[in-house]
Amino acid sequence: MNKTAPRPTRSMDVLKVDLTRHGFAILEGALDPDTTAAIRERLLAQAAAEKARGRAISNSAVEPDDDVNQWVSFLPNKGEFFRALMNNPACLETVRFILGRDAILSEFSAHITWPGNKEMGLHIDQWWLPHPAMPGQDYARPSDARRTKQRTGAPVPADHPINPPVVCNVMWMVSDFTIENGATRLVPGSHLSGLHPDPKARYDHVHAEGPAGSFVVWEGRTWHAASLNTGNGPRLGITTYWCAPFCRQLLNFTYGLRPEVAAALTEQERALMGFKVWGTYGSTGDFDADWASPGAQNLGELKA
Ligand SMILES: O=C(O)CCC(=O)C(=O)O
Repeated sequence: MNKTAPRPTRSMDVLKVDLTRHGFAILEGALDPDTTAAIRERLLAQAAAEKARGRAISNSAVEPDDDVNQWVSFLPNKGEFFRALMNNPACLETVRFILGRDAILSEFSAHITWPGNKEMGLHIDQWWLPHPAMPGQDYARPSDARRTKQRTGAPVPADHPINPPVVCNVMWMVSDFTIENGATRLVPGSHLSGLHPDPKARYDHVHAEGPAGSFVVWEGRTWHAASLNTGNGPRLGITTYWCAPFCRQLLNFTYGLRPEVAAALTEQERALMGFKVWGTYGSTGDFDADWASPGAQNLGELKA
């Protein structure tokens, strides 16, 4: 047991210190019990319905061979209760502390670890970001990045410049997170190594244990993974995963939102989902416009 590793806190100041020092932190009581219960009920109903229709999905990129765990993806399409999570003030303050004011939502999905699952390997989330290189040194071609074949080593602070975090993950505990049910495991301090974990090695890790209604947040460089569920009930986690506005989002919200959901979004939600132009990026043709506009509203071929 790592005695200095973050414990659940209700203080945003402690949360920020934990994040800076360890690369992750746990905020207790981020959601009130009624909202947590409503989200849990909706999530379990959706998960059961997706299973019943043969539409349950797993994620073989992070959990090869595991067809026990279930991902309920693209949650904004699956119930309005979920949107409370992306608007949560403590979540937004935390995300902006890590990534700055204009961070956007990258993914919004649930990861249900069911009893009898397989172990997810430790990884970092910004695996596609090339390592810094000295002037004149050859550099990794960014679009050739793959999850495997990464530079590995010990989770200790580097003695050379490393990348900053450009993503972070706020995972909501919709059920209690316990060691038995597969609470996320994390390697404290690994965010400062500039390296990836070796899939064949074992590292000292801690489990993000906390009561339902908490969130665990880790930044893009922190080694982490879901764990074995050796209990007899599901662990319900919802990931609101965020990125700098120059990154490609994991979920394509601007294209994939159901029309009735997109029409009901608030201005804040539209901005967080990437409908807002950032330094001309994400524009739909008018470089001075603040917002992207759908195809039907954009200029087409004009006759003279
Ligand atoms: O479900 C978890 O505890 C972790 C999920 C994870 O590692 C990921 O989505 O990258």
